[in-house]
Amino acid sequence: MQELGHVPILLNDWGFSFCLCNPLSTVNCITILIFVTMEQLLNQIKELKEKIITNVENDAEAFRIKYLGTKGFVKAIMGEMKNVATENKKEAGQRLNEFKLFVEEKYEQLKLSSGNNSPLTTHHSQDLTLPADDLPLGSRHPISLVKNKIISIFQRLGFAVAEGPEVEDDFHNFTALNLPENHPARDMQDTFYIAQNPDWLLRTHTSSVQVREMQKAGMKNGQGKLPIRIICPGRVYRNETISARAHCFFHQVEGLYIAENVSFADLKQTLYFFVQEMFGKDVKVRFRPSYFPFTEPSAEMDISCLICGGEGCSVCKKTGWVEILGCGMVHPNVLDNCGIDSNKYNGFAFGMGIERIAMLKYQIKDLRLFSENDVRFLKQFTGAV
Ligand code: 2U9
Repeated sequence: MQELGHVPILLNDWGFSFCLCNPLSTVNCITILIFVTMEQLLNQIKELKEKIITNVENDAEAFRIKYLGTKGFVKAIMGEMKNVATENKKEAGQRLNEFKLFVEEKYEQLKLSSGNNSPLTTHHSQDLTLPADDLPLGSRHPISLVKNKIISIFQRLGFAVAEGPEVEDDFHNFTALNLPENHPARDMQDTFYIAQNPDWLLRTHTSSVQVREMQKAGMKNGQGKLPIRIICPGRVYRNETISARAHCFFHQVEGLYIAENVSFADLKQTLYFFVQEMFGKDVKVRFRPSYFPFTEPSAEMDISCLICGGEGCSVCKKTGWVEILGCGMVHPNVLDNCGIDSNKYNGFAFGMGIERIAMLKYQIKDLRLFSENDVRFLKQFTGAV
């Protein structure tokens, strides 16, 4: 048996004065360590290691205090190095260092397995009566943000929201809107047809909702449900090749006002109010004559470019203007097709793509971003209105 050196006090058969009954007990019972022989040192380290390996408790902080704390096993054993004979110091030091590394590694594992990385976090921090941590909240999709904004602006003008089916029949999507079978304008609104019934299709605009609302009003004896003042938000479909500027589905808000003696001036003022609320008081508008089968006269409305303020830039293609919607006075044929007397009533209608408004408002360059669900894109709208 190799002597380790000077033995000041011999307190038990092992030459160690600390209690090893339960090295993982939260009560630290080490007082003084005294090595007698190298063999005793190695045995002691071996026994401690076994206890650590078979440890079933997972309180990382209790383990740290017991083994690595200022009054812990590792410090206590290290402190006894001064009693080790000079010729054994090197080997004893190596063994103790190995033991220390082993204990530190075990502590790291315990921290990870208990999900507790902070030595300051102890049992009492797990107060189940405390309110839960905040969950990260998602944000509204930019299409929803813009749609809600458009709706709230028109609601202030007395428009109600109307919704309808996305799978429509030919009459509500085309024929009622002055687009009979074989009308050339149908080409621009090619869509997806339902194999089950050749009369069914995915709606190409939300105008079919207005048709349904007009039919309801027209059916009511003496057209009692008039006037109609509605906006119709919703998803629409087109058979288009997907690109930065076109998609096979997108979103619209259309509006309809039917009453007696409605004028084009009513239409202009309504839309002027809308763009001022949507884009700011400085925005200018202009109307250009256009053609739609369901309105006569028809127009397209432009606003002054939000980027250059009308000076001319790449967004407005150096014109100073950007198109935002189409509009017009409802064609008398459409009123008649829906059971409303076109001699007594008239009205205006308008339609806009929500994606287009969102692209202008938030300077988004590619339509596909709206449907790719990339959180890096969507996160940018946290808190946006
Ligand atoms: C009824 C009568 C008339 C709705 C209108 C437009 C003009 C229009 C386009 C804007 C961009 C469609 O999303 S888009 O491609 N819409 O230019 N829409 S007038 O006219 C109606 C609707 C319903 C009963």
